[in-house]
Amino acid sequence: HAADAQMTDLMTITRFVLNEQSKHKQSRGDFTILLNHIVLGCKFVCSSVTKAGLAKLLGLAGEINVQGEDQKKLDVLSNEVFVKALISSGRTCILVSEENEDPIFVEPSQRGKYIVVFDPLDGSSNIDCGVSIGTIFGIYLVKDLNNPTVDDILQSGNNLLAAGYCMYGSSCTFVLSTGNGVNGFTLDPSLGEFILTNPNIKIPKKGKIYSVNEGNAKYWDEPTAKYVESCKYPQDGSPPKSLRYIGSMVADVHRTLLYGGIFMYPADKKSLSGKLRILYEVFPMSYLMEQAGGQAFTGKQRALDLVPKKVHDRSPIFLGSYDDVEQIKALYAASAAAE
Ligand code: P6P
Repeated sequence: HAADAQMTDLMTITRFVLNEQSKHKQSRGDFTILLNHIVLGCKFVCSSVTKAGLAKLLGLAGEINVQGEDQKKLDVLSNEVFVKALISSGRTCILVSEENEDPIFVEPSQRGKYIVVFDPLDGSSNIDCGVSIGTIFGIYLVKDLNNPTVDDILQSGNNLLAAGYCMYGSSCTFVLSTGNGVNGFTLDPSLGEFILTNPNIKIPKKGKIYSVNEGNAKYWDEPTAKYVESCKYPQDGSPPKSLRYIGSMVADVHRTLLYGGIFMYPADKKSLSGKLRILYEVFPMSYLMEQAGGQAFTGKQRALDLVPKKVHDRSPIFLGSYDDVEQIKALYAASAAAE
C-alpha cells in the first residue's frame, strides 16, 4: 500500500517549509509567508508562460495585444508580479531585480526583515522558441530593519538564508534550499500546488556532460580552453564528455543538478567578468550546488566568497559535480602558479 500512502500524503511546498521552519524555535512564520508569496508569483508566471503563445503574450513591449492594450513583455509583466507579490507579503525591505536598475526600498509601513534578489524571467530571449526559462531568487536577512541600506545587498553569498529557482518547461519545477539540502517540487495544475517530487537532491560526484557556449572558444583564457579540450580529448583514456548547452541558465543548471557534470560561463576577452550576474544568477545557483554536494568556482575563488561591488556586477562561473569543478580549479591554480 506504499503507493496509496504516497498519493494521500501530499507534501506541498507550504507544508514542507512549515515543517522545516518549525525546527527553528524562534521562527514566527515570516519566512513561510515570504516563500508563499514567491510561490504565488511563480504560479502566475507559469500560467502566463504556458499560454504565452496562445494569448499573444509573446513579442516585444509596445505591440498591441488582442485586447487592444499596450503589450507588456513577459519579463516586464513577471517582474511587476513578483515586485507586487513580495511587497504585499509585508516581509521584505529591499528588492533587487534584474529588471530594475536600482534596488527597491519597501516603504516602512510594509517593511519586513528579508531582502530578496531575483531574476523574474531568466533566459526570456528563449520564450518565442519554447525553450525552458525560469525565475531565480535568493533571500538574505537585513542587518538593521530600521535602516536598510545598499550595504545590506553588497555582501557575500555566504549570508544567503535560502535560494531557489522555478523552471517553466514541460512541467513547472520549483527547486529550493533553506540551508538543509535541496528539494524539488512539481506543480500539480489540477491542485495549483507544488508537490515534493525530488526530495534531498544530491548532484553526482562526477559527470559525463559539459555545458558551455562553444561559440566563445576564440575568446577563452587558457585554463578554460584546456579544460574544454580535456572534455573532448580525455588524456586518461576515459570517453569524451557530451556537450549539452541550452542557453537558458535555469535549464542548464537544472540538468546539471540532476544528471551531474559542469556548467560554465567563463570570462572571455569580450567580457572579462563573464556574463552572469552575481546576486541573482551566480549566488543562488552556487548555493544550491553546494547544498547538493557540488561546488561553484569563479576561476579565482569559491563563488559564494565573492562580494559584489555593484548590484548588477557579473562574475565568471564554473559549477556542478564536485570532481569536475576540482579539475578546472587545478588548471586555474597551475596557470596562476606559472605567472
Ligand atoms: P549566451 C540567457 O540570456 C542568459 O542570461 C542565461 O540564462 C544563459 O545561461 C546565458 O544568458 C546564455 O548566454 O551568451 O551563451 O547566449
